[in-house]
Amino acid sequence: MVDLSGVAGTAVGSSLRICEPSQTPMISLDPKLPVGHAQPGAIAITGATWNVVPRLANSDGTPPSDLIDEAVAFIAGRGLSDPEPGVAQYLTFDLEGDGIDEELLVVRRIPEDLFGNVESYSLVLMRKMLDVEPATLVIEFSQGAADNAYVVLHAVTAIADLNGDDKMEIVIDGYYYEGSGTTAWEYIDDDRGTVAALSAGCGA
Ligand SMILES: [Ca+2]
Ligand SMILES: [Ca+2]
Repeated sequence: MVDLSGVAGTAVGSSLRICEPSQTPMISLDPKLPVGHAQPGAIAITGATWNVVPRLANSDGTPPSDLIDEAVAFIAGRGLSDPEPGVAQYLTFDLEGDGIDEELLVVRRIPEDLFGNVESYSLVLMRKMLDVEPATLVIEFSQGAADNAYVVLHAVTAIADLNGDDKMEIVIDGYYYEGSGTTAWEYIDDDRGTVAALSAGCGA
């Protein structure tokens, strides 16, 4: 099991079962995997023969104001005003081991009861140095709507090398009132940015 602190222990998997009604095949783990809802959870990796956490992420820092400004500008572009957004997570980590840290920022305004409203949103940004200029990528964004209960809230659960190429993938849990899922985002290159390499979940 891997979480933001690195390798966090081992678990044993059960035989396969089917999650209704989506027919998603699932196993359960013993001990149970902490699921990322309000807090980051953990992921399970099997069969890895390489170091899955070659570089640890740091979650002790304070997000710089210019990165917050970028988040505020992005959500303003979606019709939301939140000049002092709630910071759920700010992480620094060296994605590819070039000695220059990347940054991840999760900001959100969550509704009281997980049912979205027009004021609720969740945003995950990554800032990365490209040559000499930093670039900021929107990795996840969800926004509530007046007549739609769904707003997906996000938590970065692990930053780990899931495929053995020494480049870290970013694992983000998403959850809403009646379901949750996890997506591993892989940074391909400076032209293509991040792609969803693997995604799984269950819900109504
Ligand atoms: Ca780097
Ligand atoms: Ca990798």
